[in-house]
Amino acid sequence: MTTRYLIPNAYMADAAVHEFGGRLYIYPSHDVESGIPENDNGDHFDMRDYHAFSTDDPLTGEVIDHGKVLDVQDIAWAGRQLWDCDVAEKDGQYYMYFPVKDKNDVFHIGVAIAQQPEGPFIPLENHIRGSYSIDPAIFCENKNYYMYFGGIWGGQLQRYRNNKALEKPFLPKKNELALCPKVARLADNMTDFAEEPRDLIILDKAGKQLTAGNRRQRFFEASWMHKYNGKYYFSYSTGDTHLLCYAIGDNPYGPFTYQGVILTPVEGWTTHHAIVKYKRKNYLFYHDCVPSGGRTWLRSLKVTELKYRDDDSIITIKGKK
Ligand code: FUB
Repeated sequence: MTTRYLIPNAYMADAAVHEFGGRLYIYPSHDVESGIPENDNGDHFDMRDYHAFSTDDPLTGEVIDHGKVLDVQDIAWAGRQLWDCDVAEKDGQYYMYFPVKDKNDVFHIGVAIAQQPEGPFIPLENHIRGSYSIDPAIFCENKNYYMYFGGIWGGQLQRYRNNKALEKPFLPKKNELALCPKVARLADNMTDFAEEPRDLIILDKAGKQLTAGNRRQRFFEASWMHKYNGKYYFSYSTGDTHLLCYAIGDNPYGPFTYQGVILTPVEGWTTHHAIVKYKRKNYLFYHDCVPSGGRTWLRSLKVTELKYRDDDSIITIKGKK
């Protein structure tokens, strides 16, 4: 199957991809050589800006770099680490949702607005009220916009319970329920939550909620939502077991039932993706660290075709040759 490195001359990761006006727009994290030693907190991912890219054929077409669309220095409330973002369109305006640590080193999710998909995106003065953790992904249906988010370890999800900050972070033990990703509908203004974020429940095939010890299936980070044949596919990374998996539900809030692996481990610690249908084909955008010689903080964006079986299950893709 054809696989392509989309942006061979720069380190880009965590693709968010959408079709706007007939073109595919790609909004990745922009990896840099930070010089910060690798640790479980992800301090080595010290990204400072985003670029936007577009193409009319992800496997063979020209990929245009529209240049820098947002810089951490222009975000009034930001401290460091611009991680995985996403972009949504509403009424001709484009809203970028980005996680960045504030000046106290706490992740929140901010919004920046543009008049066209290629930016530039102008950040709002403050982050979304009540937002926390990382990896926002937006799914739109019937004019409702849902944000999926969260990430454990360096993504700080374990610092919250019922949307309130805990005094001490809490990572469940092996036999306790795994931490859940979050979902919240956005308000009409696109810059607030319309509701308190809810837990997105993932069940195993026996109908039991996943436990923290089930490290090959439980959620870690990198939420994405897409629809196929009327079903809702929530996909995510299992982090320290390095798998991209998916779970299926019958509405945007779930519950979702775990189905299987989309992508086996790639070269590099993180795995992260976007799934998009474009011109009648389905694509998986992801990243690996082959071009940087395995330096896990310098990732390169890839794309390949994603295929389904007749029963709507996803055919697993190999992350390494
Ligand atoms: O790029 C920084 C972080 O690494 C992302 O937010 C995670 O999903 C992982 O890919």
